[in-house]
Formats: sequence, C-alpha cells, structure tokens
Amino acid sequence: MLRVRDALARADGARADLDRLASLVGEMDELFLLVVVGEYNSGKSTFINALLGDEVFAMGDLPTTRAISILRYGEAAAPEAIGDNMYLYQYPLDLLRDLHIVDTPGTNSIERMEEALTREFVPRADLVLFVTSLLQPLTASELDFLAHIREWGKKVVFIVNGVDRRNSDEQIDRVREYLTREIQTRLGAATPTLYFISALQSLRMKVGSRRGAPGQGSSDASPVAVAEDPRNEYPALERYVLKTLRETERVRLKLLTPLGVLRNLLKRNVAGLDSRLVVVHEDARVLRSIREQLEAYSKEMRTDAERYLLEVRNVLYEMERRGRSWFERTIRIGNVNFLRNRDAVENRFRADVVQDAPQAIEGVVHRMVDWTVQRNLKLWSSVFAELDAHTARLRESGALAPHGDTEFQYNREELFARLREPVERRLGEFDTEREARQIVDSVKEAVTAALGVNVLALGLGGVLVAAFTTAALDVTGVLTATIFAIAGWLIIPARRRKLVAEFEAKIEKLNEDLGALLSTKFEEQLTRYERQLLEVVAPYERFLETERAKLESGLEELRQAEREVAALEQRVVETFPER
Ligand SMILES: Nc1nc2c(ncn2[C@@H]2O[C@H](COP(=O)(O)OP(=O)(O)O)[C@@H](O)[C@H]2O)c(=O)[nH]1
Ligand SMILES: [Mg+2]
Repeated sequence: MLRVRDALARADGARADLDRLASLVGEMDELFLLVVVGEYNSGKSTFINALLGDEVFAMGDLPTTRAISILRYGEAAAPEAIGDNMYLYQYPLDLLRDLHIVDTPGTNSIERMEEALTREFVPRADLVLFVTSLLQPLTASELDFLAHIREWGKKVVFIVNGVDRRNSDEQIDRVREYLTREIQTRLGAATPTLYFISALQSLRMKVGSRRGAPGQGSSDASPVAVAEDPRNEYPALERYVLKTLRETERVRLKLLTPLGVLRNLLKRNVAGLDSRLVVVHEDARVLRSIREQLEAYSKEMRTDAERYLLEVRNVLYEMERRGRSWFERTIRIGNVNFLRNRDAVENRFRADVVQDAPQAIEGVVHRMVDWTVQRNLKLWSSVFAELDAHTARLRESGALAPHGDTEFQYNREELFARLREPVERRLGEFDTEREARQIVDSVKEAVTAALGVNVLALGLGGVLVAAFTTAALDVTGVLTATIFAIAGWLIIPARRRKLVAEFEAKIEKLNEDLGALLSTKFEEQLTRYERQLLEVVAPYERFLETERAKLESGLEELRQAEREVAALEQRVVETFPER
C-alpha cells in the first residue's frame, strides 16, 4: 500500500486516492467493520437493534439515519460526533469486542448527500450486509449501489427483510429465485448468500424475552429462537454474525478488504494513467507536426535560396560577358583620347557594362527576402491553426475541463495557454514589410562592409553600383596608368588580354563574395526564424517528455503492484478458505 501510494504520488494520481491509501493503512489496525447498507426504510436500524436486543438506533418510516453511525463496545452512552456526519455509539455487547457495526443513511432518499456518505464509506467495509425488502426486492437504485460495492471487491451478504409481510410462503421462494438469478446475471456474482428475515419480529421477540428475564441486563445478547415464524431466518443470520464471522471469516475478509481497495484503486489509476499517456502522445503528435512544418519550411527556403542565388550569379555572368567585349572594343589605339579621360571611361563602363545589374540583383534580393518573410508568416499561421484545432479538439473531448483533481490537467491547460500566447503575439506583430526591409538593410550593411564600399549610397542597389564601379575603376585605373607607359603602344593587345583577365578575376571574386554573403545572411535569417519557433515549442516538448517518462514508469509500478495484489488475494483465499 505504501509503495502504491508513493508511486501514485509520483505519477500525480488523484488526491482522493492518495488520501484513501493513507487512511487505508490506519484502518488495517482497526477492528472488523460490519457495514449495514440498503435503501431508507428497509429495516437496517431495526436489524442492528435486533442484534443488540435493544433499541439503540432510531427506527422510523422516514429516512431517520442521517449520518454514519459506528457502534463499538463500551458503556452505553449518548452518541458522540466524531467528524463530519459521523457518530460513535457505544454498547456493552460482547460481539462488539471483535467487530464494529456501522449503520448508514439509507440510499435512494431525496437527500443525495446521505447516499454519497454511504457510498464513500463502502471501501472501508470488511463485510457489507445489504438489506432489501421482500415486497420490493432489488430496485434499480439498489442494483446501482450493488455495482458500486462490487467495484471495491466487497463480500456482500443479502438480507431480505419483512418476511412477516408476505402473502404466502411461495412468495419467499419466488423472491429467492428471482434475486439469485438477477444478482448472478446482472452483477456477474457467484450465488448470493441470502437471509430472509423479519427484523421487526425478531427485535420484538428479543426485547420481550429480555424484559421477561430481568437481570440479564446488558450482557451478551443470546440467540433467541423465533419460534412463531419458521420462515424468519434471523436466527441463522445471527449465528452467522456471532459465530462464523467471529471465528474464521473475519480474518479472511479483514485481509481481503485492503487488497480489494488496492485492486480497485490500481485498476482505475492504471486506466487513468493510460488515458493520460494517450493524451500526452496526442499532444506530442501536434508538436511533431509543428516541427515537421518547420523542417519543410526550412528545406523549401534553402532550395528557393539556391534558385535566387543562381539568378544573382546569372546577372553577374551577363555583366562579365559585357565587360569582356567592352574591353575588346574599347582598349584600342584609336581610343587613346577617350581612354585618357578617367570620368568618361567610368561613365561609359557604367553605361555599357554595369547597366542595370545592381537593380536586377537588388530586385532578386528583395524577392527572396519577401518570399522568406511571407512564407514565415504562413508557417506561423498554420502553426497557430494547428494549435487552435488541437485545443478545440481537447475542449470538445472535455480534456481541458477543470474536472481533474490532479496536477496534470492544470499543467496541460497552462502549457497550452503558454504555447499559444507567443504564437498569437508573433502573428499579431508580424509586419512583413518592415521585417523584409530590416533584412535587406542588414544585407546592404554586410555588402558595404565586405566589399569595402565607401559610400553613403541609399539602398542595396546603390551600394552594388558603387561596388561594381570600384571594381571597374580599379581596372580602368590600371589601364590609364599603363596607357602612357613608353612601350605601351606596342603592347596594347597583350595589355588588353591582361586587363580582361584581371577584370574577370574581379567579377568572379565579386560574384563569389556576393553569393557567399547573401547565402550567409539568408542562413542567419533562417536560423533566427527556426529558433523563434523552437523557443516556443521546446518547453512544451520537454514537459511532454517528462510527463511521458513519469507516466510510463508509474504505469509499470502500478501494473507490478496489480500482479502482487492478485497473488496476495490468492494466498489469503487459499489460507482462509470460505466456509
Ligand atoms: N413489518 C415490518 N416492518 C419493519 C421490519 N423491519 C423494519 N420495519 C419497519 O420499517 C420502518 C423502517 O425501519 P428502519 O429500521 O428505521 O429502516 P432504515 O431506514 O433502513 O434504518 C420502521 O417503521 C420499522 O418498524 C420488518 O421486518 N417487518
Ligand atoms: Mg435507519
């Protein structure tokens, strides 16, 4: 029991069950509890009074017993309240030295609270005496209550009260047959033990015989023959309680009580943990799907980035091609005057070679960034939709309802709120234009720094124009310097070849640098996007992982305990066979 309690505490078991286990340990030290249940007015109090041979409990036509009444050995005294809705009665009857008798509020009265009291008390019973009436044997509510008792694995002895009200002896036989059949089929129980009695008759007889024999006072109540009615089985029932029960049955039942409670509790909790595990798997599936979406997004973005970078490379390639033919055409002896004019050369180079390459590249970068940002927005939207749908499903299935008295429900609800909130916030704050502008600006800054452009140029395009012109200037600078070299005239074709080669190298480097830079920047941005989403999801993933581990080890412990309980029950039954 202690082990199960600990395992249950670790797995966030229901508080009520933890309390139940804690008190169960204490209850094992207590005397055998004989608990009398039945609908109100079925004669429970009268029966107990008959056992005592005295009118200790109030009897009446209305629901009279409002609280659990525990009767134990002691000098007769006024009942004493011991806790909510529980009273302690004392009576000097020898039988009570070995067991306590409990009178319960009747079931099926309009006071549902009273029935609840009795229901809650059932697990403590070592033996349940179920009082029903001959005139109305086994009502629907009785059957329901019996099912509840059965859940706790209690032994039940049936008392069919009021045989004095029978029309004929056959009626008793018919009811016996009926009850045996119904209890067997409806509750799947073994042949029930039934006693047909008249509690009232027997009480009267015993009280009468006592009065007739003064001096016996409050010693043990001796069985009294109710000779008047041979169909009143009260004497047999009394023998069962006073003798059989006190001798061997008591030990067997007393040992089976905590085992039955454990069995019931384990069964429910195993089912509970199982369904929580299903829930955890369900949540984990949603998170996995979010991760998959993120992965798909990243993969798609990387593929698209390559395509965009290829476009950039093509622009540069075209420029390189134009440059080559430009050099072929321009570096000629006939162009000496033009070549001397540095500004003219620069302008012509810009017009003929650079052309709109910077704008084209800027355009590609813009498209690429816009696409990335747009798709990121879409990713967050679909994550949100996924969470939303999941939450709706949970709510529909009642999983988020605050019914659970365990930590688990609370955590789940809270974590879901925590998971939704940043997603919702991100979506609310999503400004695709601003975000794109920021990324393009950071690309621009990086290009400025990497290509050593010293300009106050506006926009990425301007920076690129400056970068290309610098590259060209370097080349034409060399050109103008060499053009006046003394031997220059003679070696122009060779010089031209060298210049073209230098230009090509420059462009190639520019191409490489720009490509590397763009893909680094892009990768940075993508990683930032991935991190943003993972930061939201990761805590919940960790929670689910802990929860899963906790549930699985809890389940294993509880299942092991179930096997041990079954083995113990087997041992008790074998050691103390039923008579
Ligand atoms: N005729 C008859 N009346 C009974 C019998 N047992 C109890 N009663 C009456 O039924 C009423 C309810 O009995 P009581 O013991 O208070 O029922 P409880 O509500 O189950 O405790 C009382 O008026 C009793 O006198 C019985 O065997 N025969
Ligand atoms: Mg009563």
